[in-house]
Amino acid sequence: MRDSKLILPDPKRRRLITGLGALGASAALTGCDSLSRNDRVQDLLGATDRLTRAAQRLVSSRESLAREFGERDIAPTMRANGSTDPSNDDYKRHAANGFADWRLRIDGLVRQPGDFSIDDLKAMPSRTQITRHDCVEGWSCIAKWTGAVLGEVLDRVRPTSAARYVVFHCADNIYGGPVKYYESIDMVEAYHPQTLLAYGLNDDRLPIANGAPLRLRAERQLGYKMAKYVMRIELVDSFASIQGGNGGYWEDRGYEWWAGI
Ligand SMILES: Nc1nc2c(c(=O)[nH]1)N[C@H]1C(S)=C(S)[C@@H](COP(=O)(O)O)O[C@H]1N2
Ligand SMILES: [Mo]
Repeated sequence: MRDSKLILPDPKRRRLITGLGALGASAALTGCDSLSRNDRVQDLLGATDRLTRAAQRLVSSRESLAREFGERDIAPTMRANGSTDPSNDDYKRHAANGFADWRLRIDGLVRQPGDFSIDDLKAMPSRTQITRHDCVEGWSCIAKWTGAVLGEVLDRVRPTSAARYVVFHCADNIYGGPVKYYESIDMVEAYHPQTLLAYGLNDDRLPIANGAPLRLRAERQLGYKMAKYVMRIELVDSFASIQGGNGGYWEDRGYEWWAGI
């Protein structure tokens, strides 16, 4: 991977942190915290700059759980970011009939590729968790997520031993452009117990703004890793054939692939 990059300071993140003032007011209205008031996130972003990935592993195990919160910590609304209402015809058709004939395709390096409806996913082992979403742009928001445990879903399609990464192909043409959002995580993150394919938010159906009908929750990662509007999951051994080859829409535009917090 690109581990060597992680020991260099990342001026991009610093620029993002200094541009926070304007975000504070709108974040307060939604019950979300801006990063300027969130010392822990600020510390962590700084820490990621300084530590190598190997050193980070010594202080936070890949198996450790993300912090979970209580009902009273939940923000009145989960702030939405990036694409919030995909405008392409295929997605709009699915949305118009409540995603009744939408299917999640899972293929690539698996022995049993499959197509799953939301009801199929709801019948699989699930988890509900109240967690804090941290966006690299400088805000955090606590919400309650419900979904199928990704590891359990992957067991159904039986990944081959060659599978190293899980790639999420999304429905939305980001910023109305030609490219659809895509993201990826590794197998360790995919099989983490808090990694979900979420169909529920705050005891309700996942709204379109937050990724309906299905979005990834990978709670120990920054927000951009958590693909919304997931249409297809592909297991791969490398990103070489996926768009710019860096494993994600934002990664192909300079963000780090490793976004652990
Ligand atoms: N498909 C898709 N997934 C996406 C994005 C997007 O634009 N399109 N934005 C990412 C970013 S930067 C963040 S912070 C979160 C926002 O999730 P939310 O809208 O539920 O807050 O989704 C991530 N996943
Ligand atoms: Mo984000």
